[in-house]
Amino acid sequence: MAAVSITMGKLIAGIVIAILAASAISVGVSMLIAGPQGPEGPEGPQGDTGSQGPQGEQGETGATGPAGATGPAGSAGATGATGLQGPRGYGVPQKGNISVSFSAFVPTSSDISVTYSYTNGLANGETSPLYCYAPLQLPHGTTITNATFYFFDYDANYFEFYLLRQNQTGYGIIGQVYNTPGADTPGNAHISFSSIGTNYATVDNNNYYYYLLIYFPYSSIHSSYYQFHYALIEYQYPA
Ligand SMILES: [Ca+2]
Repeated sequence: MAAVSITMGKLIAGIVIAILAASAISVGVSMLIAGPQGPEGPEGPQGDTGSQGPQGEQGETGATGPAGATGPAGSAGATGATGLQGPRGYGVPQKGNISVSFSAFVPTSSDISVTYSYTNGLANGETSPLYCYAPLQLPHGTTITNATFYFFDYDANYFEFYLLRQNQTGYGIIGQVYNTPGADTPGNAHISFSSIGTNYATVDNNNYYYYLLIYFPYSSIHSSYYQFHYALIEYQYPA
């Protein structure tokens, strides 16, 4: 038995050795098949980019920003159109007038008689017609535009009224008017120039004096049937 055991021991040992040897052989075989590792190859080309992913969700609204700075002032507007001309001021009158009372009239001669009365004005104190005149002082450069005479006529004859200018060499009639000639008896009345002699109407105080002249009729009934009260002279300033 012992021999067998030894033999068995040898056998086992032989198997173990055989196994070890086989292992060594397999290792050797495998080493023979793989061989030594070669150098790493070059990197391959990059692959295609993948498709874009879906859009993300919208973010929350941010806080309100600070107010901006005040802008610069705008430029001045264009000049407006010129306005309409205003009315003439009161300091520059366009027209003027002057009234001449009966008491300013005197007869053309000192030996001619006339009467003056607050109620009857100027009356004829003679037994025939006569002339009376009164000075007329108007602004130099103005133009005489009209004259009106206020009187009382209660008999058949009639007044004649004149406005004249005169100097040492002669006179010029600027305007004249008669109350209706004939047997009229108008009572209180007034009449105005129907026209003005434009050649003389512009007042030239440097070379002329101006006056009113009345042909005064006579009434055989009573001197109060013809009365002269006053005259109104109108004139105009140069434009
Ligand atoms: Ca008359």
